[in-house]
Amino acid sequence: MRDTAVVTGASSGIGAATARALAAEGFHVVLGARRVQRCQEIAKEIDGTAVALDVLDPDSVAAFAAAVPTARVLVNNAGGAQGFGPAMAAQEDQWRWMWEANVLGTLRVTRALLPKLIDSGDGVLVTVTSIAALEAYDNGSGYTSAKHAQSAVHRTLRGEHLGQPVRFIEIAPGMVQTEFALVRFGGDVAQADRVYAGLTPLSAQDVAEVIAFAVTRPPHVNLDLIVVKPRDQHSAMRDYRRPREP
Ligand code: 8X3
Repeated sequence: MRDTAVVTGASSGIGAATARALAAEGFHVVLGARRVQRCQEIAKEIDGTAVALDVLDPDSVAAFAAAVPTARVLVNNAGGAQGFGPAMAAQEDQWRWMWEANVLGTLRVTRALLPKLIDSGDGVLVTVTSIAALEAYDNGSGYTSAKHAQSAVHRTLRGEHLGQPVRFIEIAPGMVQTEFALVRFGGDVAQADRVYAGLTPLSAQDVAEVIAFAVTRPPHVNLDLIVVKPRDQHSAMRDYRRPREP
């Protein structure tokens, strides 16, 4: 029987690519997201299961967890950014969403599923944070503060479960071409495209391959933190962009 891997935010981007990569490693993947129809299409392709999940809603998380009787792997991938601007101009509704989705969302899903990971005898909890969990950058404080908090929760769990059969892996990607920038900029395609202009960003699959590698190490090997960036990205505020061809 295949072990179960649960992926949140699985309808697109890193989540969808991770669902595919873990299925290729032999897992039965449970895909959770609000856009459950997109999850269903991927589930069909990889012989997985799609279940509706809104990490902002405790009842939805409870119903999701009830639909997952056993699990060995959980990839906390749901989250994202809304808005880009100085802290002094912070929009509280955007901050609230980012803290809810990235921090409380991760906490809720983890609380619901971690006992099942431990019961498997070789659980793996992956949290997809960001380089925003490691750096503070201008105009990003709502997101960087939420990602720092999400990372702190993840690392705390690692300590609190020392000695138990569960690994805690944090994946901190830099620039990855997904819907991330489009969501951050409220659907402004031109602004989102500028984020990736002049360099080759990571693809969702690049990150998914790293996640699949980390998950498939032997039980005694815990890759605590993996930072993955495009070659041309030094840090959140420093990168190298090639001029456009004339
Ligand atoms: C996405 C990477 O640099 O936009 O999490 O924060 S960054």
